[in-house]
Amino acid sequence: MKTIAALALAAVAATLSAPAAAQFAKAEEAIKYRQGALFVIGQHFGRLGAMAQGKIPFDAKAAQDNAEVVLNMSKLPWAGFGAGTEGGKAKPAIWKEQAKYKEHADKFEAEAVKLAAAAKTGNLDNLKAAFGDAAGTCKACHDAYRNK
Ligand code: ASC
Repeated sequence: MKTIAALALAAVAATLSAPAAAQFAKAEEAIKYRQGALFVIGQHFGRLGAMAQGKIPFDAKAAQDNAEVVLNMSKLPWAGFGAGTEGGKAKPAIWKEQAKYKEHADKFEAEAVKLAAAAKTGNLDNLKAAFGDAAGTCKACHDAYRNK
């Protein structure tokens, strides 16, 4: 009985913590959610960019920490682009070409994995290369789907 209760609790916890299961009462909340998630990603990504571009000194530990945040956050924004949440800066094209949009999101997620791995090496050149690749996926998606 105890085991069943524990399993049931675990199942509920898993459901609640799954990003894809994020529920929004209103479209505005979904928009706020995705903009908030992307803002946090941008802040941490920006710090990596500053290091990659020599604007701030390279700090291997800080780079690793920032890249971990980018990686952990990289899966989150997309749940905020569900059906009926058109608006904000997002172009309607997202909802008209879901497969293409998902490709962009997947590419960024894959680059976030590589970025975190590069940061872990503690080597600035590795970070620069991975940062450039990841930034390319940010830009490609923004060019296609974000209004200026
Ligand atoms: C950032 C940030 C973005 C991307 C993009 C990459 O740091 O906030 O939106 O990089 O500029 O081209």
